Amino acid sequence: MILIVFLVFMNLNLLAKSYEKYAISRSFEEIDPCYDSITSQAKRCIPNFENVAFKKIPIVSSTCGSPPIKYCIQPNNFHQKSTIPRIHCSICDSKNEPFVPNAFHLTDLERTNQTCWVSAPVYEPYAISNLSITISFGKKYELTYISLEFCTQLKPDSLAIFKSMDHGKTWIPFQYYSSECQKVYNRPLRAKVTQSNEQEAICSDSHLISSKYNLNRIGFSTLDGRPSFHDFDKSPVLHDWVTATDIKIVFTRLLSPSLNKNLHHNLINESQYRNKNQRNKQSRELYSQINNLGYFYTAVSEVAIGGRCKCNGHASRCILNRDGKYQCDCKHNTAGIECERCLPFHYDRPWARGTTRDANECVACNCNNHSNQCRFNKELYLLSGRKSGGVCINCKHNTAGRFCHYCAQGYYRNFAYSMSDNKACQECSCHMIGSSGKVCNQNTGQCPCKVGVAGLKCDRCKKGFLQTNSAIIPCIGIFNLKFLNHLFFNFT
Ligand SMILES: [Ca+2]
Repeated sequence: MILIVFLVFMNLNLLAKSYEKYAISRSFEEIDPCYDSITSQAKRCIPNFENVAFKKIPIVSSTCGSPPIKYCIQPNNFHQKSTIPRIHCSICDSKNEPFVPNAFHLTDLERTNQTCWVSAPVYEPYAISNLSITISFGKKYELTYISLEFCTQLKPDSLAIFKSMDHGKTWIPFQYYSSECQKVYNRPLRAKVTQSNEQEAICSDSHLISSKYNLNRIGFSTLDGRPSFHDFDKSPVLHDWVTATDIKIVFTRLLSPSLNKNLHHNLINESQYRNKNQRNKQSRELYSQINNLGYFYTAVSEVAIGGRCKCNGHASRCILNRDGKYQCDCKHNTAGIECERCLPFHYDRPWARGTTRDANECVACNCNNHSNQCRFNKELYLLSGRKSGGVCINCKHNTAGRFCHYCAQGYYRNFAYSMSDNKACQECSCHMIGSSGKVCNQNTGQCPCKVGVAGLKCDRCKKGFLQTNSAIIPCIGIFNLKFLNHLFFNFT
């Protein structure tokens, strides 16, 4: 009976302890998803998916209002099936500021009404224009999609999306849309992406094909059609491809010279739309109204950019730093704005992006507490079977070696202390006269003694030897002394 009670008590105790461990792990997990809640092992972590453009302040090439112009928009309310979209016309006047359709409307929160940015008028809509929208994120993000919601069904004929990876210093083409890819952008239409050109922008005319769901929308998926997409974790090329600090959308040409054909193309593709005829009529009416004004413009209600703060798998969130700029809240012993390097002294493994297979945590060098500096050596790392490549620098406390794991010349190992102790290595202190050198055996501390000299430090004469006043022969054998005395006796 007593034994049963004891066993039950022990079990409860173990249960309580394991729960306590679980509770501690649990709270840790809640704070930091970069570590496993049970084992506390590092695991890949990524910030939440978000609309990166949301509430960012876009820079636009122009906004209507000076001089005042009339503009008409045709909201896309396909989700209200019974409602036929109506055309709304207004005056854009910069003097009437609260009602100017400015750039803030590109990234605002639309609750009920669509809010639009309307460009300044373009009097030659068939010519190359410089209308553009630029959105800066302030740091690197990994983007999944970019979508544009227009305020009319007349989407620009040709537009280019560029990305920057260096805060706007240089720009790289991300995607082109045009009814005439070759002519406008010197790119083939819908070129196939292969593994050798995964970082190349392609040109598509898909934006001209309307359907029930994209009447007013253009959507670009950054990884769509890229062959390495299914093994994204292992593709540094695609990691680069989706990375951007800024996005610039250039409306290169508002209308195609063969507009009527395209407009027709737009309309016949709406065949599945219930009120096809009415919608066609609306579109014609809008085109007619815009055309009668004598100028064109582009009107966009939303730029949405889906992506994640780029932290290379080593942070679950981005935070404001002391300079008021966003940076990753780096874990796994990593550092940098994007956790793109290892913390100092954590160079035992090369830095690598955290993946679902391996968190690739940076590991501290092992210097036995004798150094806080080390460097990575690739050859040693490969020789170790990719386990350890750290080499300690500036070993202190009289230690030496790759891991500061043995005693420096002139010092020997004192086994009374562990190797990581400050006193692990003691000075040889070889006797100046008795020893033939200053370097002792690193393990035993035995100094190199001259003939007839003994002791760890070579500080006494061996048995059968007597001390002399000579620095060269500090100890002389008694036999030799008798022999010398004999010689001396015979000659004097
Ligand atoms: Ca808006």
